[in-house]
Amino acid sequence: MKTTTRRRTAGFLAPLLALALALAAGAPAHAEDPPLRDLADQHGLRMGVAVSAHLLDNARYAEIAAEQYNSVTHENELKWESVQPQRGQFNWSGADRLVDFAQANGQDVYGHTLVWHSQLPSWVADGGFGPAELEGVMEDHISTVVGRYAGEISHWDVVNEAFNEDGTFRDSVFQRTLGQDYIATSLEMAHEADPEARLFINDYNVEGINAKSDGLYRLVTSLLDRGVPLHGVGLQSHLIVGQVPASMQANIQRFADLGLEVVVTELDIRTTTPASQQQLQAQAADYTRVFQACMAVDGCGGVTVWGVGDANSWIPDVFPGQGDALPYDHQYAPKPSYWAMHEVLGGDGGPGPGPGPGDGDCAVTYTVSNAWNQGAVIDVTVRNTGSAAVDGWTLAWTQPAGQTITSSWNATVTQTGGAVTAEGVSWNRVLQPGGSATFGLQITHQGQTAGPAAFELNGAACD
Ligand code: 9MR
Repeated sequence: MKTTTRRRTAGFLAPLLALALALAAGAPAHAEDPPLRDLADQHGLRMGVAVSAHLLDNARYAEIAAEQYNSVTHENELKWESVQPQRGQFNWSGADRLVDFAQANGQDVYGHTLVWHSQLPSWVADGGFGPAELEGVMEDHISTVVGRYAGEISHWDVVNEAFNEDGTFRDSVFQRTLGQDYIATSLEMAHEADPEARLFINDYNVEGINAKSDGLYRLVTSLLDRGVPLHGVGLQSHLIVGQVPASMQANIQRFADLGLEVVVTELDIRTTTPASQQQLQAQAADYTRVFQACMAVDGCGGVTVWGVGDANSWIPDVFPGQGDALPYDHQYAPKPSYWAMHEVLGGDGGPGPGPGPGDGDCAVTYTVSNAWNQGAVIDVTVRNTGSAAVDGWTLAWTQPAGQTITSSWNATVTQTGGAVTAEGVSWNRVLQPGGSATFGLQITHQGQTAGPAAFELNGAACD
């Protein structure tokens, strides 16, 4: 076993670092409300978030990660390709950065992941190793990584995504070379490297009772019968709005009944984008369902959400046109799903959305005030034609093909592919009945300056 050491953050420095971070990041987003982590602590629950170490440079991102969550998971920096990209060459920079951040903020670290067919460097996947050499490679990796963070990382997804949808074992270099016993072997290696660490098997589409979770259930039963060191199962929970499995609580219960801890390890609940107000409300109800399923079972250790905000989620890259799956939006403002978690954990559920505008309660003018061969300047006016004030507005539309917004003023504008959102700024965020706000865009185009076909104000269709 290779030993590497880490310089630990001195205990007395941690509160100072946390304070410095909070001061640097500005005032908390909702100082009057207890953050999620305080509410979760009262239940003894993990309230975790997946973090990308390099995004901690964004002060708002770091502020949310530190203030709201009592646990962090590396989104990528602990995976095999990040940690040991070449045989025997270990790279700890990203992984260490997040462990240091967690210690500075009094957070637990959930380790993800050791043995996985994906994000596996080709020197392992295509190394042509025989069984003995592959076991040696695994032993070297697991003992080095787990050993380095012994006492600092409390839980490990030792094996990730070992199953096919029908509950059989997924093909991988590990399965092919060693058979399914690679799973027990990995757990034993991790246990030897850190006997205190809680060791998990993690997978997706195993949230409800189905063929895949049945396969997982059969495996963990046999591992426990054999005395293999296994302490829990991770239900990733990459879900779709409206599709939280009805059997989720029963499924958590059956694993807990084996004496295992169950953790919802990678929660996000995606929808088509941009999400309407109705979809965001339905999503919030789904976040509540997942927490209720966990909180109803004694052995459920808690929930980790898979990312800080919608701007950083993996989903749009893998499922184009879908996303908006996390508790904070593209501008890192808390969404209804944030307040749903807050409420189900015993908080007050926040200010509530209030009655938003209905369809037809808004009118938009889109005027090209100046155009040249490949550019144009546009004035957009959004008018509240309903009878209630709109306190905080987001206008959403699809920019015609070939047009890219290069700058904007008097609104915060975000373009992702064709999807655009414009959010009111401090001085124009309230639209009184009959009132309006005007903001500007500069675009590049390929000869066509025609405007979008339709607009939505806070999810309601405008005239
Ligand atoms: O969120 C991760 C994304 O940044 C990576 O590109 C991707 C590569 O496979 O992995 C994502 O995280 C995955 C996690 O490690 C395992 N379960 C599924 C997650 C989403 O794909």
